[in-house]
Amino acid sequence: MNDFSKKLIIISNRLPFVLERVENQWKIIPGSGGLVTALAPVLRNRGGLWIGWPGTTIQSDISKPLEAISAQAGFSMQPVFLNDEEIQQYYMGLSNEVIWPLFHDLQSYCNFNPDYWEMYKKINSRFASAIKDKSSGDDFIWVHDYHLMGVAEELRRLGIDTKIGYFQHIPFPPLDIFIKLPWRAEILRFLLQYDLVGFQTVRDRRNFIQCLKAFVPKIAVKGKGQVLSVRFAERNIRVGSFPISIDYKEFSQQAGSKEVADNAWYIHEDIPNGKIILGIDRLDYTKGIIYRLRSFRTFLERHPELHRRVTLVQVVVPSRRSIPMYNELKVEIERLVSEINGQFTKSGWVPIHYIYRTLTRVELLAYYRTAEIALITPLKDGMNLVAKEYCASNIEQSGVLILSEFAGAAAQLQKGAIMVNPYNIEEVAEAIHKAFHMSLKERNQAMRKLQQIISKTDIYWWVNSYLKAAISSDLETFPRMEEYYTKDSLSSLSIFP
Ligand code: GDG
Repeated sequence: MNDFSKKLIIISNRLPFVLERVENQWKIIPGSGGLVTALAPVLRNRGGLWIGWPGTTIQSDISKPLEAISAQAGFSMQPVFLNDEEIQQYYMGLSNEVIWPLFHDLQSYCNFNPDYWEMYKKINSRFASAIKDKSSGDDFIWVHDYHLMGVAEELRRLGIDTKIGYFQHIPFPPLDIFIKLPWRAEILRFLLQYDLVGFQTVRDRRNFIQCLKAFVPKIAVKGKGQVLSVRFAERNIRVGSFPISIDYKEFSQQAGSKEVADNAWYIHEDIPNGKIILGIDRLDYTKGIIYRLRSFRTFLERHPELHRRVTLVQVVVPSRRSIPMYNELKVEIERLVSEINGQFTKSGWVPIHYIYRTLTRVELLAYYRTAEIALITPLKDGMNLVAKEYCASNIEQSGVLILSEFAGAAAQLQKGAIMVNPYNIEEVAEAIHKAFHMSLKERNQAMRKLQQIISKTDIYWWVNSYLKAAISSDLETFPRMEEYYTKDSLSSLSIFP
């Protein structure tokens, strides 16, 4: 018999949507980050609960819009409210001006403001209280990402001794970089209060273990393989690597739909000159957009014979605009795009098509399906789901993936992708040239390999391997509630616009 009393509780900084107050009405904007893409299909229709900030600092009754979103998404949602100052210091500050740059090896971008740290701890306690109120002993509490590293310690203080898992979506830095963090010992102590600490790659896990050995006295690490065991202060903590993924089937099926095919056809009709190279990123300095544009310029300088035969479509999705550095990045991207277009445009051909907005799901899939080359060159990335989504949606199996060595996805996809160092402008320019000239047979072979790897290790594989390591059980422990699983709700389940 199904046990519906057991819940999977996901906790992340944000709920999988943003609420905005427009003319006295709540406007619901679906979330579009990697975490949402990965977790929404897993939680759906299992009686699960997602706890997070609803994206608004207006604190009023939002139960009506929440009910509507929950019914559509197939899981319940519990808001944790934050005011402007809290968002400024905990989210923009400690999370995104300290941990985010430092953990992506960009220490010179950090602002180590002590007020941020105090606010971070305060908000982590608030999340812990919300979890305590909503959970029972049988639930599995699964905390996501660097905004909430301190939640387990607070839960332990509140007397919760059930299993608590943590998964870090961003990289964990090497010791030489982590050591700069003023609150390094506290962060390690926080993470040791979880029962399972998951990272994207073996490299991240190795970095974490190295930091533990350097800062935590009397720590013992045992084991081999995907999950290691750490003994500390009478507790056993498991530490593993779990490369996150996507709902492969859903992407490939939707990419094969008529709506997407029609959209893809229009994209190519509008860009008739040869091959499309695609870049899709949130506005972020870690995604390597500036280096990518410079590489494309070098490619155009070196290969005038390919002018008019390639077009770069660069989509930048607005993100974290209230942090000044992000705004400066946008200005720099736009300056460089217009400089390159100014230099190379010829009648009937503009080398870079620049899009600054969130694409609809259909548009996104149409670009994935139709682009001959995906140029994914982050300077550092936890995983990079765009790389996996591109391959899953490439149903003609003729696309080429150019991928940064520093994306977490590189560990799994290096055999089928053209690998590049994103800082090496000449190497990336030559990779574009190579991708352009690959034969159909070579492209088919490489793409098939990539698709095999991604479909085998899809999002369900990921969640099951995490849950097995955390609670010796899998997603079936939280069975689907078929009564809610109607055809109508299925067709409207997409949480994307
Ligand atoms: C963090 C880590 C890790 C993008 N543009 C549009 C859109 N997207 C969706 C993509 C994809 C997601 O956003 C981006 O995921 P990434 O993995 O590339 O990057 P982050 O947001 O930085 O995610 C990352 C991830 O967490 C998961 O662990 O891989 O390393 O940084 O799913 O499809 N979706 C729509 N329109 C867009 O224009 N609808």
